[in-house]
Amino acid sequence: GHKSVILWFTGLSASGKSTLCVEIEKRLFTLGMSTYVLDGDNIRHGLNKNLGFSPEDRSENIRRIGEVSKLLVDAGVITLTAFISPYRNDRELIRNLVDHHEFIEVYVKCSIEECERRDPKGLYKKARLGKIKDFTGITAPYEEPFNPEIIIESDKETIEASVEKVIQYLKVHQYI
Ligand code: GGZ
Repeated sequence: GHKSVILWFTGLSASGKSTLCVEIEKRLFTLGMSTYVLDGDNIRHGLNKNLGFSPEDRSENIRRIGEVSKLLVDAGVITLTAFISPYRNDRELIRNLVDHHEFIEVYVKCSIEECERRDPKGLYKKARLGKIKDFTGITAPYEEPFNPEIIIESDKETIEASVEKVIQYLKVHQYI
């Protein structure tokens, strides 16, 4: 058996949150765990398709994702969320929504220079050209976590090493 928990990934666009969540989910699946990944594809295109990127909409986006994550944790699922979640206060609200051992904040730390170099969807380029307003890291803020349970330096370590770091954390703290 395992303890259900929210693995809350936070970091800039193109820092590697979704990739990491999917790879960690694969590992947990091979260990027989019940898991689910929440990301832009299944949330911003569905439940939250009425929300944009103003500060108010981002906070509401994160609030709803927190509530959905809480339901999944109650259903016994290891829940991985991949959202920028730029505001410290919004993340702390989720932390306080569940039991203290049910929230693990994973900071996917990556320099803005590296994110902009990767630019897989060309969004940084558009933001620099003024075609996207309020773009995180360029014209909108990102508030780093003060005390995340796990820090992944995605511009310094391999994906395999990052996956291992999270799996080890879950084992050491007896989630799995
Ligand atoms: C940041 C934006 C924006 C703006 C569209 N700012 O790399 P992506 O494309 O796939 O991930 C980004 C995603 C961010 O959505 P989140 O729900 O994670 O954001 S938040 O937690 O702040 O609510 C990016 C794309 O949407 N995107 N416009 N202005 N990212």
